[in-house]
Amino acid sequence: MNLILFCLSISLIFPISHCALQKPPPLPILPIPTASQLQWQLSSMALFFHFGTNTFTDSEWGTGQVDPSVFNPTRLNTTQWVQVAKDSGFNRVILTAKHHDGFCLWPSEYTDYSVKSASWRNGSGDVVKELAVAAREAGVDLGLYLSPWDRHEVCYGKTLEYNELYLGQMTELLTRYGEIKEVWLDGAKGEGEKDMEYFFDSWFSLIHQLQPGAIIFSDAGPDTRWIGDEAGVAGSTCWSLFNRSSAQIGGTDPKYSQGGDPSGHDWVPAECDVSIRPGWFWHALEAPKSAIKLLDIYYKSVGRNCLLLLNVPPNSSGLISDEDIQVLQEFSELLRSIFSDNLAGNAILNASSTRGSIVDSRFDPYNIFKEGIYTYWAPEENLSDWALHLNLQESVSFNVLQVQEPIHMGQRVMAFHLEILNEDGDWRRVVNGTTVGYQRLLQFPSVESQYLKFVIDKSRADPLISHLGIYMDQFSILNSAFNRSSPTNFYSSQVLRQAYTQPFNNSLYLI
Ligand code: FUL
Repeated sequence: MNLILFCLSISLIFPISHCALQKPPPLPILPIPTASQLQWQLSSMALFFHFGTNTFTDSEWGTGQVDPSVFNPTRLNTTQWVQVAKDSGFNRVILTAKHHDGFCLWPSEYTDYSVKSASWRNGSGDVVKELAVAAREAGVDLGLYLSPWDRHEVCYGKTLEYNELYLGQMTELLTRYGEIKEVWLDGAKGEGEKDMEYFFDSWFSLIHQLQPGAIIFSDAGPDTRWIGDEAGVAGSTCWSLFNRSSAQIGGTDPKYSQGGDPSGHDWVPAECDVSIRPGWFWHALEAPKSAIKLLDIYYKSVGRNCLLLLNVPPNSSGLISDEDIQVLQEFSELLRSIFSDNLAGNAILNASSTRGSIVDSRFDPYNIFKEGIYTYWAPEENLSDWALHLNLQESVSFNVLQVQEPIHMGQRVMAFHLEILNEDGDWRRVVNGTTVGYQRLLQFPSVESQYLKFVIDKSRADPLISHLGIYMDQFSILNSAFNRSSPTNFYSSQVLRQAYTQPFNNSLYLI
């Protein structure tokens, strides 16, 4: 059939469609992320390395007066740190180049308190350089933490002098070590410490000038914001929208940070920092959290539209400890076994409407099964009923829902729910959610059905969905069953061994 005949026949069937002309994508809804923010968000998880004199003195907030010769990691191996990150699914690492005690892990020209004065390698070592080289070789992104609060420098408190010193150190870090993908500005400061003003606008401008691809973290952005707690937990409603003018570094309302702001004018997604151990620095007597606990944190951070920044502190020999590595391996195995198989992957889909026409597959509902956020289902414009019907082709049990929005088009969904068709032929609501953003994960007691209905109840603009998945997580359920029956804290390895050796029994582990 020639093109004219084809167009004619199609236009008889679908009189409103314009054959040769494609419907363009919908307009993005502002604010939207920058290219660097998008890249940052897509990485989902980063490892944090707290390392310095505190590692050797069993302390968290060093006084800044400790003899720098205590810093002596005799087996330092940053390649091991990076390998541990990569093997456990983390493609980004962030190092405390300077913590509050002021000790610099690189040979700064502006202080006497650095690796230059340490006994380690007779003062000729440079931890930042070693990590930068290891990260580059492994293809892992590097970020650096440069604490504004400095308990060593006597000029701390003298506004001009300290801002100059701080920017001098920042310039060293951002010009000597290749590409830096994130700069972490901690807002902490002890009570009663010297008062001083930080020249944030100059800092932000210089960082972006020296490293245009870097994301700047602080309580108030500009590129990513602190989530407002150190437990790695985001609000169950979590917007990447935010008003930077409503937040203050060192004095932001945690509730505002946890939820973001649906009427915010700035795109400032949140980062959830938490340590695998009770402290941020390594302490001989502390043990890591279990893999199941990390999984719970994952649901509450990555599963709530945030990036998870998990601190795994290198020990005093300069290595990541074996027990931490074991937990990380178990954690990545949990993620792999839960999320590698989308149980809705073979579903027959029907959308309430599709943008453009039936012959235009660019906004087709089946896009929700394609890789990445850039392909998505878009409904017809200006409607208010938005639903995806899924026929799974067989009855399936599941207890996790995953939803993603194409965030390069803005964050839109304000409320959604999932229904299943039960044996009596009635639709039953399984779970309600509010925001989605880059990724939303929702857990609920196991349900079984062949037919699902994903409904968007409220949206800032026509909703767009880039991914929908359902999964069976037998591990979280298993853990809660154990926790109910025994006050003992199971180490994750024990729980995992049980899970691998026992066939899953629905009735036993139902919440
Ligand atoms: C806090 C600091 O005071 C802690 O020592 C740690 O670095 C944590 C990530 O941020 O504000």
